[in-house]
Amino acid sequence: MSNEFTTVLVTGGNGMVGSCIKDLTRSNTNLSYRYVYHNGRSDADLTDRNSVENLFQRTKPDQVIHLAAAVGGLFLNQKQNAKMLTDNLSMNLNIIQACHRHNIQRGIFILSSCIFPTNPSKFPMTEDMVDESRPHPSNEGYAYGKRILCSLAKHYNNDYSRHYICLTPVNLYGPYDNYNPDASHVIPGLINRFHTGDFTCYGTGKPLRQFLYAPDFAKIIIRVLQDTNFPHQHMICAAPEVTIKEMAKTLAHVIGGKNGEESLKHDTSYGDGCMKKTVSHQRLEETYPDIYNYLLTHFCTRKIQLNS
Ligand code: GFB
Repeated sequence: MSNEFTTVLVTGGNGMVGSCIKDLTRSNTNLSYRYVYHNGRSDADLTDRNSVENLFQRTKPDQVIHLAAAVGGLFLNQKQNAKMLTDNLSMNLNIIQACHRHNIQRGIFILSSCIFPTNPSKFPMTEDMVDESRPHPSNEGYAYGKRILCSLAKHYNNDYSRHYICLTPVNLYGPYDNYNPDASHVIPGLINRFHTGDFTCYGTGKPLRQFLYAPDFAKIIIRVLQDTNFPHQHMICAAPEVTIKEMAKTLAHVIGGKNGEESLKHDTSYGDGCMKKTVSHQRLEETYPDIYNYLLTHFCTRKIQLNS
């Protein structure tokens, strides 16, 4: 750490959250932080241990925000559980081991609410329930790749007094989202079709989901990174919950007006995936009440903003 600033390596800098962090730190007021970005496989293949070592030697980070992951929506996960498991497992292991090797004391690692149990003992699920029982079979590969990351962070913290913090967002959406229909999540998937006049929502529309705006999540990540009094190893970043049908109706209305909403139909030949994966906002609300109240009050406006 040079005496004037802390160098923060952000992996997955070209992804949705990574791009939001770039926007956020571009007007970076806190000059004691300097952000360097790993922009995808062309920059360094994080599934390869030597490439990760070269990346750390090249960027000489003091702290790390590890965003890079093999991700996708329900239908991609269902087809690629093996790849999701192997890619995420090797990336996460390589990054945590490199952090330790380079004596990185503080880092942020990203999980997802879909890694939590599909039949939990209670809803909403809290941080301690992350590996209470099996995740939903549709994204088991991704889930175990991330659960291992959570466990790695915990044990490096306990064994080596590191401060590797895990943050669990709910379903993310917003600018820089992936609109590829084969890989996308629900919101870009719906927007893509609705703009072509095809107001079809896949599945029954009954599943419940919590949606968090990616720029808001980026703010939480930077806040936690710079908060040296942050007391937790793991915090869920929850947001209000709606049914897929409610989200589809809102988008159909904004894109197609009353006609769009009236033409909305459900194609139940597509699966629903997990019906409910509600996670708790309690720790976020207790730790950062300002952020939680902001998320609450802005939820509705965000939906409209999606299409502006
Ligand atoms: O966003 P999504 O793919 O992720 O699907 P999951 C959410 C729900 O939206 C499912 C329905 O019930 C889908 O049936 N849906 C309706 C659609 N229309 C569409 C569409 O056009 N595209 C998609 N993708 N869904 C993922 C996990 O689960 O959550 C990932 O598989 C990741 O690993 C992500 O964690 C956050 O919420 O079902």
